[in-house]
Amino acid sequence: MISRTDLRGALPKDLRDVLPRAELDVEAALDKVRPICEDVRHRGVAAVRELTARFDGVEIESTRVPVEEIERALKELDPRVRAALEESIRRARLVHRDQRRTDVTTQVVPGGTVTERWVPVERVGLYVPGGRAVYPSSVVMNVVPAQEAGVSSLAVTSPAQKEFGGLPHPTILAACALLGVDEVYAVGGAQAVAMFAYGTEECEPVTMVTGPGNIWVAAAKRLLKGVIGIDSEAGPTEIAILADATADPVHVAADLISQAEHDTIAASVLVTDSVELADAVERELSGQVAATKHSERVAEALAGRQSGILLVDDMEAGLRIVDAYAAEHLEIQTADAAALAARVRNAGAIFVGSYSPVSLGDYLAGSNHVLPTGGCACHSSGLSVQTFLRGIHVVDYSREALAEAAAHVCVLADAEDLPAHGAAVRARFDWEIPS
Ligand code: HSO
Ligand code: ZN
Repeated sequence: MISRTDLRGALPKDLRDVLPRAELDVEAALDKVRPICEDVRHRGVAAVRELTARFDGVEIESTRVPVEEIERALKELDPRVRAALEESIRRARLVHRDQRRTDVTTQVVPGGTVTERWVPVERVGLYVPGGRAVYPSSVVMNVVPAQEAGVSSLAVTSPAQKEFGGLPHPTILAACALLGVDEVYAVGGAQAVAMFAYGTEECEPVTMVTGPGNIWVAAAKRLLKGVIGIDSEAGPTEIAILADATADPVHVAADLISQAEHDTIAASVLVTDSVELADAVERELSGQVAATKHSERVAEALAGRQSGILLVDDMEAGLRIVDAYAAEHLEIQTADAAALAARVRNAGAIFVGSYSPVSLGDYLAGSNHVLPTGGCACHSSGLSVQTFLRGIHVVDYSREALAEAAAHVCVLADAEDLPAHGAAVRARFDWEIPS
């Protein structure tokens, strides 16, 4: 079911050639999404309602979810789910609160300072998928960092569901209630991103849209980037496990399956130097896949060309592979896992040792589960407090400090043939500074 690639011996020069990875063609969706966004821009809420009827098969009267419905969803929430979500929120707050930036002032010269001041984005719209993927945990992972960053205005949108009378899924609404979010819209797809970007009669425009979504949502975010800020594009979920002979094949197989459960195009990759472990994991997979609830989906994901077992000579080669792959989630299940983990350069999040499975990070570790996919971990980070902050440089120089810098400014301005730049400084000193 899962493919095996033997990379023992010399590794190829360009490791990307041997890494399993599928392409998600967001570009192709752009043309379909463009007229939808234009429609919402020009006709506002009427367009949003019509598009919801067309794509979600639901007639909604108002796009805004009444606050009583949000409160009701919380009252009707299973108390066990409520307790788990509350603990998830508590831990996420602990971690994200600690990661808030402090303003830094540098005394560059006497009388001359530059301060980096961190200012939250003013208004954020969070997209929460509906349909098969109802993830209240993702509401937590988006809302908590925004709130801890100090974002004062937060709106959530999630597709209208026919079976819930045109409201978003009740667990999503309940999660919003637990987080203190009372501005919620029953809108999904590209039209939701356009609603946030341009605003409608019922929804004030936002400055930034975050949250995962299907290909239409991703395309709309790509299209409207610039009008709004966006987080990184979320592709299908990925787990890579770097494991040696000390790893427990039962754990490894269970973790590979856990992320394959998300999607038939989810990626599960095992990198190991142990043929015995690879064999044992394959045996475990056949047993565990047959027994898991979403067996068919998991089997398809594991058999896909984005998944596989890669055999390497040793952990050094393994490290090179996982660095080149830049997994959304990377587990290290080896002897001395912490030391190996410290050497990893590219990953969305790293899970160290036998007792830090990705599922823990998905719900309760306190870390964020919105992470870069598709190799974007080479250049991007997951969602964090930082996502919702802007660092503004505040420059404050005295007359004396400017005087001291003036000649250099004038020389550089002349060197770039921008003499008016130099003149702006010289004007303050009766044009005394020679150019
Ligand atoms: N593993 C997913 C997040 C998630 N898992 C939500 C369960 N619910 C992407 O990091
Ligand atoms: Zn997950």
